[in-house]
Amino acid sequence: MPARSPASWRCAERGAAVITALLTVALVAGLASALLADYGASLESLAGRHDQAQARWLARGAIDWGRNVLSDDAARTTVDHLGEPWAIRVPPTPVEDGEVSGELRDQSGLFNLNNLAPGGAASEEQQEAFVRLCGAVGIPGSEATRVALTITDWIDADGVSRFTGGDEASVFAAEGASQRPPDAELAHVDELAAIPGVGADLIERLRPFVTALPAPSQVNANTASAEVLHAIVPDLPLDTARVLVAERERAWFKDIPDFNARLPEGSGPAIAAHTGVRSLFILATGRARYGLSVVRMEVLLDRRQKWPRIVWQRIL
Ligand SMILES: [Ca+2]
Ligand SMILES: [Ca+2]
Repeated sequence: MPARSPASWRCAERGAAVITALLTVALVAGLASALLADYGASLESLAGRHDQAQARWLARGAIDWGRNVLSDDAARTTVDHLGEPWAIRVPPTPVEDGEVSGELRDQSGLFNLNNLAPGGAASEEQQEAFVRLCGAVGIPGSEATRVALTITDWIDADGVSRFTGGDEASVFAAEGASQRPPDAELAHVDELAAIPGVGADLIERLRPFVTALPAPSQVNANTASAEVLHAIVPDLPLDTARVLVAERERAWFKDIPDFNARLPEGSGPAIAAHTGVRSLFILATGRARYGLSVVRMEVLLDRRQKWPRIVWQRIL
């Protein structure tokens, strides 16, 4: 296949994206009418419960649509970026007596809090990256270091406090913890609220930039914000990271050597173990309304195998 210029590549991607969006509408509508027919024949007697069940099915349909799009993307591409069809939000689409919408949000562009202790063993490189991320959102270095060590103690496999050298559980209990440290990865960013010394204000400041993934993960240089790039790439100033993010709109990073080649002198290189160009974890959101019932469903998808696996799901 002849090499394409980034511009024509992007143009083709946009075309594909529009087609996908159109297909989506057809797919979701088709799925919805099939489901409605099923439920119409059932003995559901309470209208409210019927609506709720229908809305839930529609939301689940949107999630499964997302898994299809991601599976198709993985079969065609080895790089993930925000110009691809999966990154398009499907706007509210009318179906009989309701509407459905959905979106896929990359989690590989975020800082994975569980990387502070990958496989249960603390990582100093990731602690330093976390402190840089905190700096980018206005959290002072001393507080950032304390929080990095606190989260590490909470999730790392051992029971020894990084602050006192004594028993972690006693330290956390003395600070008001209502549970023992799990010594295991966080399942969701919301779990930070259970850790003493990690305040609500800090959580809200970090929330747009962090995630909690079930495995050690690389940050996708094609989808990370400037703040996250600044955090994970050594000596990359925040302003320079912003320029890189603007430039990648014109030409996505093919691989990490390409990314490194476009860093200014004095920055980087990216640490290969922490940085990549793939998005292996995606948060899928399906929203549906049917009658008076509204359902919002969130599902974390793991793309490390061909068909995206559901890590967890929750109804909001
Ligand atoms: Ca891709
Ligand atoms: Ca621990």
